[in-house]
Amino acid sequence: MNLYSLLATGFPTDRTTLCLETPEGWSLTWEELDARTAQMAHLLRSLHLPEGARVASQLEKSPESLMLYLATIRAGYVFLPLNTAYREEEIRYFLGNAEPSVMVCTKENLSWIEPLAKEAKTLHVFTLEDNHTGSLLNAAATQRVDFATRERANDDLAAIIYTSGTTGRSKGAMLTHGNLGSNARVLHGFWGWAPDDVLLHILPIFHVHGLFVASHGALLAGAKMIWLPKFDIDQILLDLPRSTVLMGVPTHYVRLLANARFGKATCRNMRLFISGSAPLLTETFQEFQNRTGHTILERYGMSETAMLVSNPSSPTLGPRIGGTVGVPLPETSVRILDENHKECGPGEIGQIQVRGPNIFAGYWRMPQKTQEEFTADGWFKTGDLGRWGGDGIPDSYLTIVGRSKDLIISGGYNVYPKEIEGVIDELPGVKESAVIGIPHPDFGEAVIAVVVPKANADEVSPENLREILKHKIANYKVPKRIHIVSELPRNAMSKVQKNLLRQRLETSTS
Ligand code: MCA
Ligand code: AMP
Repeated sequence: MNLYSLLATGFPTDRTTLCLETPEGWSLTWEELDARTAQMAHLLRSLHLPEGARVASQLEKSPESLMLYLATIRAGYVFLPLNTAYREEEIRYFLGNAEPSVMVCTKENLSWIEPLAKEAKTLHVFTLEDNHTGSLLNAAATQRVDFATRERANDDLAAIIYTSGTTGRSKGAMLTHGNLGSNARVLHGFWGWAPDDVLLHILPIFHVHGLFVASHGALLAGAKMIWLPKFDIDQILLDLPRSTVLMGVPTHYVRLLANARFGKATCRNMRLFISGSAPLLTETFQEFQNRTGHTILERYGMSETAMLVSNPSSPTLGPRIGGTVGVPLPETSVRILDENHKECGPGEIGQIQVRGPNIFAGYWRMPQKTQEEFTADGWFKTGDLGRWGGDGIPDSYLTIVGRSKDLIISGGYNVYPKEIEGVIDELPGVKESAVIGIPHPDFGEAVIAVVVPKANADEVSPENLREILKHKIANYKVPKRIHIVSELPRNAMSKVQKNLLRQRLETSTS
C-alpha cells in the first residue's frame, strides 16, 4: 500500500478540522493538506519523470516542505531530503550520486545549486521559501485538487536518506513504503497515539526522526501538529501547555532543563516526552522527572531501520527505565552477539543486530556495502554495542553501551571522523589529522580535531583551519576545537591511538 494511503486512513472524518498550525497563525485543515499535496503530485506527474525518479530538496522547515514529501510519495516517486547545513561540495556529491530528476531549493541558494543540478542532469529545479512562496507553489497552484494516490507495493522505494559512512563516503539508505508504513503502524499502537493528541513538532524534517517518526505519528493518528520552524526555546515554552506529545534529541531536553521557566505548569497537558537519536544521560532523565513529574520515554533507531526498540508508553506494558532504550518493538527482532557469533546472555555486552519489516532495502547503488552490513542469515549489523538486562534491569530491556563504528553524535547529528579527516588532510599545510568526539554539556559530544602541520607550514592555525572548514562542510561537522601537534600518538601497528587523544583532550580546556 502507498504510505500516504496508509497515513490517510488515520485522517479524521471531519476534514475541516486543523491538521497543522504555525506560531505565526498560519493553519492547514486536513482537507487542505489532501488538496495541496494533490496539486503538487499532479505537478510532479506532469513532468513525465521516469519510474522511481528521485525528488531532492534542501529546504527550510515549512508546512509546504512537508507537503512536498507527501506529494512525492503520493505520486509514486522517491523523496530525498537534504540537511540545510550542507555546503556546495556535499550537495554536489548527493546530487551526483542520487541523480534526482527534480531538485527543490531556496531562492537564496539557487545560484549555486542550479549548476550542481545541471551537472547531475537534474532537469527540473524549483524554489520553495519558508514564507509560503516559491516557483514550486506557483506551478502547483493551477493543478487539480483531487489526485488518485498511486498504488505502490511494499518494496517500492519511498525515500532515500543519506547517512555518513565509516569509510567517509555517505550512503543513501533506501526506505520502502513497506518499511515506513510498518514502523508508523507499530509506533501508533506502542506509543498510544490518539486523535486528541497535539504534537509539538520541533525537529528538522530532513532526517528519520522529524520527517517520519514525528510527522507520521501525528498524521496516522489524525492528530494536530504545532509546527515550529526551528529550535526556539521561548516558542516551545509558549506552545508546550497546549501540546500532548514532544519528540526531541537529548540536547533539547538539556536546554529545556536549563531554562528556569520550564516546569510542571508548562507540561500540564503533556502525555508523552520522547527522546532519541543519541544517548540520554541518566542525570537528564532523573532531573526531568524531578522537575516535571514526567518520565521521558527513550527509544533507539537508525536511518536504515527507523525505530527498533522503545521504552513502553503505558505502565501496563512495563516501566520506563532511564539509561535503557527499552524493549524490541512489535514485529522487530533484536539479537546481541559476542565475538564468537553466539547470542549473549543477560548482562553480557555484544554487537546489536536487527531484523524486521522496517529494515531498509539496502544502500543506493552500493550492493557490495549493503552485503557487508548484513549477516549471511539476513540480520542488519547496527554497529552499536549493547546488553540485555544487567544491573538489576529486566532481561527484556536493552541498554546501548557504545559503538563499534567510529562515529560522533553531536546534538543528534552523526559525524563520521573519517569524512572530516579526509577534508582536513586536503587543506594546504596539513600533513595529517585525527578527529575525535569528547563529552559536551549541550551537544552530548563535540567534534574535536588534532592536526599535524607539514614542516614549515606556518599558515596552519586553528582559526584559519576552522574558517576554511566552515565553507567546505556543514556547520555542525566543523570541529569546535582544533589542536595543532607535532605528531599523532600511534601504536605498534602504526594506528592512531584515539583513546589516548580523547583522554588528553577531555581534560584540556584550550
Ligand atoms: C547546531 N550547531 C551544532 C549543532 N547544531 N554544533 C554541533 N552539533 C549540532 N548538532 C552549531 C552550529 O554549527 C552553529 O555554530 C550554532 O550551533 C548555531 O546553529 P543553529 O542551527 O542556530 O543551532 P540550534 O538551532 O541551536 O541547533 C541545535 C539543535 C540542532 C536544535 C540541537 O542541532 C538539531 O535540530 N538537532 C536535531 C538533530 C536531529 O533531528 N537528529 C535526528 C537524526 P556556528 O555559529 O559556530 O556555525 S538521527 C535519526 O533520525 C535516527 C533515526 C534517530 O534515532 O532518531
Ligand atoms: P542515524 O544514522 O543518524 O540514524 O543514527 C543512528 C545511530 O544513532 C544509532 O546507530 C545509534 O548509534 C544512535 N542512537 C539512536 N538512538 C539512540 C539512543 N536512544 N541511545 C543511544 N544511541 C542512539
